[in-house]
Amino acid sequence: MNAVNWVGRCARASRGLWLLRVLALVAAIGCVRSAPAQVTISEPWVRGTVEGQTSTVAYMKFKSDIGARLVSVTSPLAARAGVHEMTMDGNLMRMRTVDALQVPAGGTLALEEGHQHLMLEGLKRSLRPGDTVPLTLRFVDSRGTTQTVEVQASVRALGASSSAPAN
Ligand SMILES: [Cu+2]
Repeated sequence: MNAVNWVGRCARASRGLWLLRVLALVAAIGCVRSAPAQVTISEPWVRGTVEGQTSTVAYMKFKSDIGARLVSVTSPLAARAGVHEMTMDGNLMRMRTVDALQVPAGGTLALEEGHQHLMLEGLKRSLRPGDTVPLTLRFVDSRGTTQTVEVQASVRALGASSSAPAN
């Protein structure tokens, strides 16, 4: 009787230990998943160019749980890339360089025509619909952690707009 009880207790204890291990594993996976608060990028696209055109614009949407600043953009297809903002100067629409773009915590920032865009200058070749443009974006999040996000932006026709469906 005593021996049976002991075996029973032992089995219960090891079942408890097993459950603890599973819980620890679930917690560890949860930590790994939530620790790097990645900026996510959606709907990246680049406006196509005509022969001889050396610059174009890129649009996309950014999302960050904790907030982040876009500090640099590079592409192997462009000599230079950066953030531009459209401003009105009298009746003239002008472009101005923005040093760092802020993605709000828990919010979405959409680069849209007439507001902000990524400017790609010194293009190494013309871009046609169906091409993809690799872009590397570096962010510094609100904890001071630097993260790099790579996207493949699809090229849309020269006359495409943000509201039109992707081609
Ligand atoms: Cu521009």
